[in-house]
Amino acid sequence: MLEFSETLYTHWGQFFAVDEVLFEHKTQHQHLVIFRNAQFGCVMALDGVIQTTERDEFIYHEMLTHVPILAHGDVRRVLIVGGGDGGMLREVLRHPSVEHVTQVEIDSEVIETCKQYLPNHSRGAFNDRRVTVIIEDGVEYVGKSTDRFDVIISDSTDPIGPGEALYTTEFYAGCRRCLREGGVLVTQNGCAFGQLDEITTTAKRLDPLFADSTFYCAAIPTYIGGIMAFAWATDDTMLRHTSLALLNQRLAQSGLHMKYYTPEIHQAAFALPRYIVDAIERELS
Ligand code: AG3
Repeated sequence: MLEFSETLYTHWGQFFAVDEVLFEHKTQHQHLVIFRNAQFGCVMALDGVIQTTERDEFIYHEMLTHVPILAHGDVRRVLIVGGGDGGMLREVLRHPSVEHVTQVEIDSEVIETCKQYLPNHSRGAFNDRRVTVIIEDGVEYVGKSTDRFDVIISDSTDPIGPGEALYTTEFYAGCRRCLREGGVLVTQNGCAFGQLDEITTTAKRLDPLFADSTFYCAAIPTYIGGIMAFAWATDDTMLRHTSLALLNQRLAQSGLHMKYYTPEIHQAAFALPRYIVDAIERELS
């Protein structure tokens, strides 16, 4: 039996039975593999790390889109950095209030390959007339762009390889300058148990830049190691306290039916385990 063993952690990890390798190529930026697995459907990995699977992608993509969009309440312009598989773009575009999405992805090959082998992720989203795709380094884009956004979503790999730049002070400061008043930045920030230093490093970098920064969480089966943390950074300190009644009202108004997201989960996701709170407090003191 052919197996894929994830290389993210040194002393433990997960493996997948590979029923069929659909695509494998060393792109200009990273090693891209897409294979089929009986339990998870089509699976995509970059540089040995599982990025997304057909079966559990909805948890990750819903939590990084609907939490900021429904907390904000009037999101018209969205920036996605990374996200080449198109799952994030698909979820953002479901919101009728969204007028325009700019997606900045460094690796065009990820987009083209995923359109072909993971079509259920983008479901035609790249053809939506509201979308502009820019093939560029995200740090460079947010450093110089004159466009402004209500929500910025960093859907990146881990801070190893091309993704590393998307965890720097330079990137976070660039995002801040590209946010409209009341806007919010959310980012993929690693799995708390095995990558706690990613949380503390990010906390330290966001703290001086934004009036409010914290993390919210979700457990995603193929991002092993327990809960994954998403960074949340905004100058609107009330945004993370958006009431249940308001979230329910906005969700009803949108007419959307989610697979994972509920307003209750939205609120609860901001409750952080003690070991994370302590680690952040230690880092910031
Ligand atoms: N990108 C985030 C994958 C992170 C995996 N990291 C981990 N298990 N710590 C996902 C791309 C989906 N659009």
